[in-house]
Amino acid sequence: MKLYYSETPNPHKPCAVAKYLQIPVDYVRVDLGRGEHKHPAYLSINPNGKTPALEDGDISLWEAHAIMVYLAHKSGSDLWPEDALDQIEVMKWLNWDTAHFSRHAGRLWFQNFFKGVIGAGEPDPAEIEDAMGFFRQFAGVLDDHMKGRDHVVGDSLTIADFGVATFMPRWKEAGLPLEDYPQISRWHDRMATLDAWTNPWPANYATLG
Ligand SMILES: N[C@@H](CCC(=O)N[C@@H](CS)C(=O)NCC(=O)O)C(=O)O
Repeated sequence: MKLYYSETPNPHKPCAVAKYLQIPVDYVRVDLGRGEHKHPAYLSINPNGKTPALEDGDISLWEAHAIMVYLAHKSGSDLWPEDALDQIEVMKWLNWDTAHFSRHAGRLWFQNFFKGVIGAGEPDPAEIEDAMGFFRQFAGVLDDHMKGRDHVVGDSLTIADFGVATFMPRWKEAGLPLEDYPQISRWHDRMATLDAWTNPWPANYATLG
């Protein structure tokens, strides 16, 4: 099984799940800085030209959340719960995350951090103000939900935690006001105790180039 990744937020999720579940994976590093994600060989694996992607025999997958489901399902882990209603709840939070929470956290991370890394100019104050308004709206929803809970869905860790937490390790560089959301902070501190979450990147990998 090959997992194509770059050291960026979306591949963080399946890399952490693969490490957490100790799945024997052949990692392939895609160098975004060198534009390897736009090379024809990689576009034949993920036509979107984005990381992550996964190949397992005849199966070829893209989208970080789908890859997490695949990894957890294939290894029989309850990170992807057995119960259909729990699965629906996991999907609810992962879709919510893509559409709202990590979407606006990611906009802030891009403006406040990543633009500087890739030399894309100064942060745009109007974009930051707009993204911050939405981030606060949806962080409020998550903070309320996490009252009295240790996990996003049910009583144990699921891929919903790995998905919704994507920008939490990056909160300082993204300028996310986590101090205003004590339940999210508590949950994030707990996620940070997982070595697979804090150190998701493989020591051994092949390269595309
Ligand atoms: N919805 C996709 C998003 C993938 C994505 O945006 N990946 C970023 C890295 S975090 C990427 O490859 N960016 C390169 C580009 O867009 O040129 C997923 O969840 O897998």
